[in-house]
Amino acid sequence: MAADKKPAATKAAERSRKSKRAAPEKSIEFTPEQELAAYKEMLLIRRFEEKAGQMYGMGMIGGFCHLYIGQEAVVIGLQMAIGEGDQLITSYRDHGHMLAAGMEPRGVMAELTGRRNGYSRGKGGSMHMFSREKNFYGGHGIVAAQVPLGTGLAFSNKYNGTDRVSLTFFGEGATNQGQVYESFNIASLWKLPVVYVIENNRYAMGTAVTRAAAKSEELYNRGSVYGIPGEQVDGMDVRAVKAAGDKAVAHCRAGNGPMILEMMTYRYRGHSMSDPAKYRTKEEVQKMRQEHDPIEQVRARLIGSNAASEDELKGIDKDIRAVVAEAAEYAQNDPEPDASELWTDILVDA
Ligand SMILES: Cc1ncc(C[n+]2csc(CCOP(=O)(O)OP(=O)(O)O)c2C)c(N)n1
Repeated sequence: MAADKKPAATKAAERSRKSKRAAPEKSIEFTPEQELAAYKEMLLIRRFEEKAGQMYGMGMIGGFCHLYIGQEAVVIGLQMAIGEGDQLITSYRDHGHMLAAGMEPRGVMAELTGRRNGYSRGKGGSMHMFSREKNFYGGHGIVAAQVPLGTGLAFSNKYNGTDRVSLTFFGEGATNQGQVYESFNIASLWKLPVVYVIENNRYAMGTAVTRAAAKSEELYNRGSVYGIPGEQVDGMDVRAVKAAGDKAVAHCRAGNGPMILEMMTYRYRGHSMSDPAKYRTKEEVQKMRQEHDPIEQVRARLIGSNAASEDELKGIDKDIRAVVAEAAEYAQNDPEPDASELWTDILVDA
């Protein structure tokens, strides 16, 4: 058989070889400044989410609330890889993305508690917040709905001739939705600058990925038939995330079209605030926390290399706790929206 007459299956196998698992070696180093920046940003998310969990328990947050604790390295590593004007869009597990995008903790907390100075004027809640100023496009409650929208952001970047990139985040559960593949097709066909970030935290509500997804061990490969390269990344190591992000963003900016990054991560808390957690053992969670925690990894490196002392890190934690406490205080004192706001912000006047 002539070399250019290979069977389709062979060609597909060759294409899929372009996708790969993360290189096992951890050769990506951060400068002490980068380590410290990553530490602070991840800790802000951790402390914010702990506070949100407490406030939910106190009855101050109504509706749904999905915490990001454990997954902090994904959004922070990628935030370190993007530039001014690049866009973020994600699901309902979104508080970390907002803080990473530079949205104010007090505005996010005020929204969680349904107050008038919240990002959606107290009418969107945990799952529906936006900031065009910070290029954060939500906050979406329908599983995978943000994927075509994030693809649309990439289309607008290309159409308007900017070199901006859309980071479109979704869970591993969402990868089984049809609209993801419609998005993959058009993004590849039109070479749209979108990084599809699969946050694989292993469980979609109470269903393990192995029970729900065919070939679940290689979700990074789900775009291969569309010619989209993909990589699997240690999503608990912020350095590996940043390195993969650098590569994917450069790929998009160079006009090569989309790329998929499958971030292997883990959520410590329940799916949402009510979760019987019968689908995994306490030991499994404990092991992840003890051996792979993204913040502890950075902390150990900072201390181990003498880039920071225990006291300095304690000081940072104290400052971050103060920011979060102030945000909670602000939210509690902010009034609820006026009843007359019930019918506003529903339709945009054209
Ligand atoms: C279209 C749709 N189907 C079902 C749901 C209910 N639901 C909410 S979250 C979720 C699990 C999604 O899991 P995954 O995409 O892995 O994201 P994670 O919650 O782990 O971040 C489901 C089924 C929904 N919101 N939208």
